[in-house]
Amino acid sequence: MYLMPDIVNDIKSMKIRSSKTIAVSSLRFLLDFAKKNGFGSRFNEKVSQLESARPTTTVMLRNVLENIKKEPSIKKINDAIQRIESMQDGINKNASVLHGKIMIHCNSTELDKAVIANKSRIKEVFVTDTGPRKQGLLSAKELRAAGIKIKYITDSAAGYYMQDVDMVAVGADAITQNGIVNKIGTLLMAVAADAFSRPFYVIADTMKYHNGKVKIEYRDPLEVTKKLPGSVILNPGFDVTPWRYVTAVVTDQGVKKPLQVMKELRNV
Ligand code: RUB
Repeated sequence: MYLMPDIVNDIKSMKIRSSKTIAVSSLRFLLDFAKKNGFGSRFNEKVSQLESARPTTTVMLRNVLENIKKEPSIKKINDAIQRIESMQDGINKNASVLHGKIMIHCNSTELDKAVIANKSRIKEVFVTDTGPRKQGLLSAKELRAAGIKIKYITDSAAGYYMQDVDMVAVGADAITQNGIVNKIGTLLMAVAADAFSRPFYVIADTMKYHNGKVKIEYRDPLEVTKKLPGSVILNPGFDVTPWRYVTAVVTDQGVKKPLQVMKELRNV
């Protein structure tokens, strides 16, 4: 019997995480699955399990699958993987707006790669810890391994250090009419950047456009603390940063101002 790797559980448990990584890993899995089993009802079942594995960070995957689901083929899945992977080159080129001292949040592959590709212009990166799951550590290690000077700070210190940086840059799970959906804490950083007149850049590919509301994922309260049994503990995984705080979105297709993105979203 063909044993499938438990990719759905790996996404749920965040062993596989981040919007682009989930999209690419899921497509690779579906490619392998379809080669072995074809495109019958079991394929459709896997697709819907993957789509619903996490509500917020699977927007990109759902966008890609929308087209594949209409008439699934090996070629379509292969093309989608290639298209996603090739978008990073455009993002890196357009990310030449990044320079000096930057503050980042969470662990976004598109953002980290863009920072590394532009490291000659970047003096230092302030990396937030990103509680409660500390995804910031992953970015800190990756940037440090690429020879970039980093300063690691708690999320609550972002406002305190805002005057020490030239700009803030974050990734995104979805780009919507209401603003940028990204890891919880992004909104507070954007507000702090605005308060100190620092540019706030979002580094994300155009496959993350979503014309509609995105459901915000609530995670296990025990990730926050185990020491308040019986109390209400809220643990949203993401927040929405309104466009008024966003300087521009650095995409594979150019550096886009909020009004331009909002216009493009109407045609998605
Ligand atoms: C990850 C997160 C990332 C985006 C973008 O959240 O918010 O900033 O997914 O990442 P989680 P990428 O850790 O909860 O999955 O650029 O890799 O698509």
